[in-house]
Amino acid sequence: MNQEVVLITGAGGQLGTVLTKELQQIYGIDNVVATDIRPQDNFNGTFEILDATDLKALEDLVKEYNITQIYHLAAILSAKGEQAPMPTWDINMKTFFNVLEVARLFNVDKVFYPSSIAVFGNNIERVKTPQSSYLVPETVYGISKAAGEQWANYYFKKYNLDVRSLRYPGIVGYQSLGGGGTTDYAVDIFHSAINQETFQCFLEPNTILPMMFMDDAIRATIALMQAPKENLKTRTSYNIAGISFSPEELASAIQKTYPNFKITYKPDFRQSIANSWPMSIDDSEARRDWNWQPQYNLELLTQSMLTNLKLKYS
Ligand code: AKB
Repeated sequence: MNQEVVLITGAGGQLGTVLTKELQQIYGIDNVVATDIRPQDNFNGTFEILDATDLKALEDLVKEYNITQIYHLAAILSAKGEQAPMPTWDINMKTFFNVLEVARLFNVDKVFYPSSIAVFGNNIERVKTPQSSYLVPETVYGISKAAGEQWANYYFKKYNLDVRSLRYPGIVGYQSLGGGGTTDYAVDIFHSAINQETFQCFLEPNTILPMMFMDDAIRATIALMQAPKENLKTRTSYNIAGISFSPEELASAIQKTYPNFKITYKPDFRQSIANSWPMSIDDSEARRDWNWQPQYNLELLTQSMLTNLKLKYS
């Protein structure tokens, strides 16, 4: 087997920060090229500034480092995307087209494309939303992800490009902050709790959304990317589920350790985005095809967040 050399776009983002380290562990620090549009402080490893809308710049890096896998994490998320719909569409689609084309032209073996629960929308089954549900996204981010899934499938069928994808729920981790998503509250709340601040939540107390602890999200990503090609029956994007909870359930879980923790609610435009998303996800196809199984429930997630953030702030 040839040496794998991995390129990551959006390596400075919420998932990218953690996934980069995991990929460095797996493939060796010299075989991971982390890229982002912004410089990264104190980065350990190979880092290149990359605006992934620039086809030539991406192509040059893929040629220079003989890249064999691309993890394309750069994107504008749901809430931020609603502030600027057309630029969001341009950025999310152009960057993915660039990745697909460069991968096709320079024989990259595998591409990872993150999709999202944002591909779902109103008037579908919101509890245990099935893999094959209609995609009727309400945000420009969701529309771009739904379109991207179809392009992933197209490149697989037409060019045999091995594109693999997951529909991530909200990701909750202590290592990094969210960045413009509707599920970001579930990370920010822990920082307030540790710092003994009252948390003002931008969603209503009973808004249940699908979420996942960072470790599970990383494990899912690696398991999908390492699964035998012939096992993968879904070439758009796999549903994956972790835990579903509401802000008030999360606050109660935090109060078991921090009884004085306080939460207030001031819903904003993100409420209607959340209202259009599923409450839980049916991930039976991921379980069947590549043995997906989450490990973190609400209690474990909460304990891990509080313990690790306490260490970080101390
Ligand atoms: C967001 O809230 O936009 C993201 C997502 C669920 O894709 N975290």
